[in-house]
Amino acid sequence: MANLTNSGNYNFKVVLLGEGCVGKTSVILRYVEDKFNDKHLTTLQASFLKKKLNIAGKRVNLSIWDTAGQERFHALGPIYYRMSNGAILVYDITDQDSFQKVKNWVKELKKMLGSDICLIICGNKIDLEKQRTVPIEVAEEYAQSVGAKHFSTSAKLNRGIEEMFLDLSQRMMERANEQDIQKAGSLGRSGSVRRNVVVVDDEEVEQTKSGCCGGSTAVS
Ligand code: G3D
Ligand code: MG
Repeated sequence: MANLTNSGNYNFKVVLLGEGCVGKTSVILRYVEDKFNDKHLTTLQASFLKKKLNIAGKRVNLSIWDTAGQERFHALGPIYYRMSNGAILVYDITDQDSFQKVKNWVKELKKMLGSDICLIICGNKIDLEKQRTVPIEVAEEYAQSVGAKHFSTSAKLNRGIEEMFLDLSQRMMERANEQDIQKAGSLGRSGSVRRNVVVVDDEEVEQTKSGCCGGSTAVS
């Protein structure tokens, strides 16, 4: 996926993966809408939500992909995560099984995408610290062993989520810059340096979004 546009902005696809009920949808909704347990929003079948960031004067457009719950039926295939720049693998700190699932996802992503993708391992529900069954040291050590970063979050209390997405965005920018330099280097030898450009018309995307989720007609 081309990430760096001709205007110097970045477009990244981020997917959330993990067992059902670990809090993936809640983490996204907290980050994008600053809401928790909003039944209206959680039942939306939106495939992704958009978030715009400004990092070091550059605009970063994230499309953050949520599942429609297929993971509960073990039916989440590569079509969901292909072309991703980043993946957040979520487990519930009170649920060992969900941590094992994260390990399976890491294996699958590495097999299918190599090391092209920036990985984050996210221990969610830290407001339930007393019920923790996944020791933090174990999770951090595992993350380090697979080249991922570990974050502890609570979608409920809004802890750690901004920091996690910011860190991921910065790493994706660094990676996109490296890839751009490599590409320019290899093309430069033949005398024609051309950046792989994606032109995104924000207005058009916004309109499409409000059109398909269109329940919010203004009432006078
Ligand atoms: P999923 O998208 O991974 O399937 P959801 O998970 O976001 O649907 O969340 C599953 C349940 O966990 C929800 O509870 C949600 O409120 C709860 N949850 C999500 N994040 C947190 C958190 O940080 N702390 C706590 N305590 N609970 C959380 P319900 O009761 O609606 O099933
Ligand atoms: Mg969900």
